[in-house]
Amino acid sequence: MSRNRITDILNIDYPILQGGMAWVSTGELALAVSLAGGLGIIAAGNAPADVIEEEIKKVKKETDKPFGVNIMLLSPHVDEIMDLVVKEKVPVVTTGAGNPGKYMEKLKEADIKVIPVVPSIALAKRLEKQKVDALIAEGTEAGGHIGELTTMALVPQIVDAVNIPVIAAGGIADGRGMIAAFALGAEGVQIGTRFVCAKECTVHNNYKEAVIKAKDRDTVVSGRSTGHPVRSIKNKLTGKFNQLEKEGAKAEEIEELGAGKMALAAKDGDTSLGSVMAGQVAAMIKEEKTAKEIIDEVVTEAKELEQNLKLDF
Ligand code: TUI
Repeated sequence: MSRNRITDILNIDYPILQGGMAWVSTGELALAVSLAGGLGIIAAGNAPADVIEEEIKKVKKETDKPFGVNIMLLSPHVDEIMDLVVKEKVPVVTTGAGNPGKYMEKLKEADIKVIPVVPSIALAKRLEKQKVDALIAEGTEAGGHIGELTTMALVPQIVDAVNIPVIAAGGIADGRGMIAAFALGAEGVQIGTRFVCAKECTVHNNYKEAVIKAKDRDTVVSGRSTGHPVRSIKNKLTGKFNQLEKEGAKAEEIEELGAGKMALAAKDGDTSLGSVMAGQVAAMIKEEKTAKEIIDEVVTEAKELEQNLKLDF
């Protein structure tokens, strides 16, 4: 039943991964995406292992379908989360915000598929040597912590640099984005922002509303001077970040302003002083839909486009 390398490796129906978004990608969302034939992903973010264990149980209780856990490598709880995914035999681990190299042996020994996010060719090549199963090439259009290169430039360069399959992320919200990613050589896509507005997503309703209201230029990048730039929807908080950076504030001061702000937006619904991380595609998202409706729509649109693409020049 070979369809492509990503559906084969992950044992899923459609090569669509749901982005692991801290405070947003809970067990409920991951379950809905996996049930719809994609790969649902629980985000560990900065949470301790006992919290993530509960999320894993929510998925396992309802399905035997594959799912993943995204491990944010800057988290103070990385080591315990690594132990947890091994203990729970989580089928897939994606990583973000760093190099997962030192955990590879442990994860592979547990037969876990490992798919790191890479923002550069150098890291892609290094991780291929360390036997990761695939890579996520995430462009700067994405929400949250981002790299410098655009998806359009990054994906084909990584595809050319490695032999393992590449999943494109950043700027993809519909079938057009999926086809564009495949044209660049990707064999899968990761969609984050659009799943914020999935009915099953448990994020605060104000967060969903902020994404739905966002227009083309409403996401901004904060914290470039700290070395950890983050894309989010423009609000009072991003104004404060801007101010601090203009004043030449120290990295610690800027990072301190960010502390707890993801939860403030995602759980408490304070979209003015909280961090409303979202990608540039926020403006393309018009309404809440179920995860299944989102996946079916993306797949149908991509297939129609593929049929109709005729380059008559
Ligand atoms: O990780 C993400 N997105 C995130 S993480 C996050 S939590 C956070 N909050 C504030 C500051 C930092 C993190 C919110 N959104 N996406 C995947 C991603 N990974 N984007 C960029 C990278 C990345 C960056 C550097 C991956 C590897 C890397 O390697 C550097 C090295 O060590 O070679």
